[in-house]
Amino acid sequence: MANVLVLHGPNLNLLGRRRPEVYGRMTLAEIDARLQARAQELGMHLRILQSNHEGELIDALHEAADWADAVLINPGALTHTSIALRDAIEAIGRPAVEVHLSNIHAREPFRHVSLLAPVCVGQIAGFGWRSYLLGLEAIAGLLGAGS
Ligand code: CA2
Repeated sequence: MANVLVLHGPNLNLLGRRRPEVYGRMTLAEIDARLQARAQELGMHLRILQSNHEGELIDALHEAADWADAVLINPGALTHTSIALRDAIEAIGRPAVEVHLSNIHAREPFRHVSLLAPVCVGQIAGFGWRSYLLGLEAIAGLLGAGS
């Protein structure tokens, strides 16, 4: 069975309660439930963590080197600022897929750059909560799960 670490970065715990016009109305718990349901269909095992702390996300990535086959990550605003998160993804040597609810390329210029994208297999942005499911499908394809 494929093991996948799902990471949600800062402020994503606020989903569904603030800025629904940008991020949608679904809560993070609802997104996680959809991910778990799809993972079960694909025969994948997910461990999911949301943190507002960069170091906690980095620790989770380091630990994932011991058990995870791939990483699905929405780094939140750390996308645009965190060389440390980028280095951690690169260091663990596991395929990572970056996802965003909003289309970061159609927003403010400071959101157009992802420091993580160069160390990820690919990026999915702009499909709301479905970006996560598309990201999971991409990982299933990479790992040959569910086929
Ligand atoms: O579109 C995405 O998924 C983002 O990763 C979301 C981040 C943002 O900083 C990135 O540029 C794009 C923000 C996380 C959620 O922040 C909220 C802020 C207010 C209300 C609800 C969520």
